[in-house]
Amino acid sequence: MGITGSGKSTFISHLSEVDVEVGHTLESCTQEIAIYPALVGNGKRIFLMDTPGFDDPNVSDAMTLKKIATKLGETRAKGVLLSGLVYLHRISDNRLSGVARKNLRMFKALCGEKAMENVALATTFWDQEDGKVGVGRESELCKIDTLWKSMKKRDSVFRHDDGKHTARAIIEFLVNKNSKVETDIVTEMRDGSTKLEQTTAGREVETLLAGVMKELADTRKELDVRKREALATQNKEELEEIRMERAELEQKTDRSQKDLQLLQMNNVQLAEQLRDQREKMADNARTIQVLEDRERKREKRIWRKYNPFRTPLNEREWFDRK
Ligand SMILES: Nc1nc2c(ncn2[C@@H]2O[C@H](COP(=O)(O)OP(=O)(O)O)[C@@H](O)[C@H]2O)c(=O)[nH]1
Ligand SMILES: [Mg+2]
Repeated sequence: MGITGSGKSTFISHLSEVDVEVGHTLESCTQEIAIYPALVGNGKRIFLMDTPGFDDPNVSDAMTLKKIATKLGETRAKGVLLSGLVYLHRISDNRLSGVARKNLRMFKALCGEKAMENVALATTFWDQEDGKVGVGRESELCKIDTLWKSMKKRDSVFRHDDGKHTARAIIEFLVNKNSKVETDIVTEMRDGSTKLEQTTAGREVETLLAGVMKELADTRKELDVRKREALATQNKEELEEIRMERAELEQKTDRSQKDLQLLQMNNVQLAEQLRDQREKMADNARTIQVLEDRERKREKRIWRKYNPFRTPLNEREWFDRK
């Protein structure tokens, strides 16, 4: 885990046996969280889960939490426990931004104290920073942030500054613990009736959402006052401006309401929704296939029409032509 652009996908690409999509700005828009197979140590097979950060302008925190909770829940339902969790942070960032703090808070809330035994925190982008400055920043980080501080005490803070080698070392550190963990979000939702909003991570998102809703309500009041004044003075320009701001406000309110609804979901509903999504995707794939076949037949008919002396058309020839 970690903020978008901290190097999560790149980290995985150092170990994965299949291609990983790196640097995709809309990564979190991907419907599902990707899992990549990799080999470590003496041929031990592991699976790496690439999660989105809680900072994508196109995906709400509630949606990101829902995706992570769904995937972790599904994995656990198959009987798979985690060997560990890795949190990445760019050492080149000169301060712990609001977004970085939020991601750290969410990470802590999702994992829970028990899972911390199998957590590794690692800094990336060492090539983008002067070595001394980086070292200073790393020790500062381990002083100002409680999670980094406690992980440092457990010797679980790493520098990911040597591509494949450090990625491997970090993963092997976790795998070699030979213990498995379950995250709090999974434990908390296991009974099937607990809603996302009742989990520690869900409460974090709900608090953020409550802040957004409060701002929206304040803006609504301000707009009402401005509208009364504009109506009194018949200020048409101002009224038009207010109309547009109001439309934007309604959209944001609508999105927040949807986020609140997401937080109402429990494990069973998350799994059902995932199944529905997959069925829909399979349906779409089948429709595309039918349309492609139809288009191919049409092209074939046209080809035959303009090549009347070259029949029968052999399939090989058709494929070569394409
Ligand atoms: N200079 C530098 N670039 C990196 C490093 N790690 C990742 N990148 C680049 O940063 C961008 C975002 O990386 P990505 O792995 O997609 O980040 P994610 O959003 O956390 O998955 C990509 O262009 C990567 O090539 C690093 O350690 N140093
Ligand atoms: Mg990524």
